[in-house]
Amino acid sequence: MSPRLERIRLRRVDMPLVRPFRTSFATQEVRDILLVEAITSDGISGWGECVAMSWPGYSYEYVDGCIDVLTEHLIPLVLPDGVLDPVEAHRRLSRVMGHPMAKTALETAILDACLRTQGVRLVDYLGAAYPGDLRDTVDCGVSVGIPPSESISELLDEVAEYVEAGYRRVKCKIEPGWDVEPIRAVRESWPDMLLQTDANQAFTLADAPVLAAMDPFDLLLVEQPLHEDDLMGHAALARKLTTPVCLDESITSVAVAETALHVEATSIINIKPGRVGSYLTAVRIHDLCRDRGIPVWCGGMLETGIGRAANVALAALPGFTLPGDTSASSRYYAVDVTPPFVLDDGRLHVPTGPGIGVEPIPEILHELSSWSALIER
Ligand code: OSB
Ligand code: MG
Repeated sequence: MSPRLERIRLRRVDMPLVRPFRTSFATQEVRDILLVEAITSDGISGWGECVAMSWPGYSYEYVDGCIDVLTEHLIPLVLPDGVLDPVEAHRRLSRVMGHPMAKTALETAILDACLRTQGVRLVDYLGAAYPGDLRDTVDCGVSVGIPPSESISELLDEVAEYVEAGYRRVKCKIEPGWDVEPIRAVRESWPDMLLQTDANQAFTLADAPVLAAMDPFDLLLVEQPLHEDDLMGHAALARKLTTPVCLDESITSVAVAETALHVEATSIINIKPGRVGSYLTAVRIHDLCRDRGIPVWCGGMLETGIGRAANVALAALPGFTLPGDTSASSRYYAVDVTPPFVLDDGRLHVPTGPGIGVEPIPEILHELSSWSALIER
């Protein structure tokens, strides 16, 4: 008899960041992360990481809400029937509206358990349409927060650390008042480095002159300058800038990606599986963009090694032509829940084991856990 889904364990872990991460919407010092473990009738565990934060500042999802929707609505759609098939799980989870981060965590845990059962790597499953075109290593960038001191010299020190570590691209967070001068200083210090900015929706169209003042810095892109709903505003802004506009928060589905491309609100897309509700949807957005010659890159949400492993597998697909926010474990955490991902010549290796290819270290997982619940069939 083929194995089925038998139990789900939800586990919350408190992960102290190596340095505070300040964006236009929050300063995070500890990452409060929900992990989903899908356990099969053969005793195999699959893992999924929920990228929601404890507070709804990046999107409306937050960890307490994810635990509620998983427990009350999502898990009951798959666990009673023991669904271990990712496509069937995806179809069932789509009966719930929204909640993409909660859905991705559960679906990925089921997918990982299924692939481990079959001995198939996640990268080979996601990249099945591109055999022979999948990378073994992915180019890594790093996302640099606004220094809490708002000191440009502190920013330069942090960037210098990452440049020395070998990162292939640097992204600096910006917001009104932390924009032209810090970015000018970074560009003057590293004239040839791949450099981009991320505003996390903090500007308005009226700020176009400030954003245009960064055009001479030869940036790869500016990420999500305006509100996530404002596709027409991004299209209008894109016409005023030479720097390409890249959407993050706005891109919540294949349909929105198509609309955003059609109205020219974006010319590059940041793909985050948690934001679009599934690794399967992430692949469809990649395929759409590849067909149209639109570059994509893999975003990050300060993941542990669990989420990072899956992101690195996704970023191995051929349309991911720009370095992603897939940094080494040490950029985020002194102690990761898995063996650490280590930068090798500015790249991370795609895991070679079945499924996501990594597992949490039980002692570390227990030490960092703040809460867990086991849900039986
Ligand atoms: O907008 O890309 C973002 C982290 C949390 C929430 C949103 C974002 C980010 C980052 C960090 O920029 C990317 C990373 O994981 O390194
Ligand atoms: Mg972003």
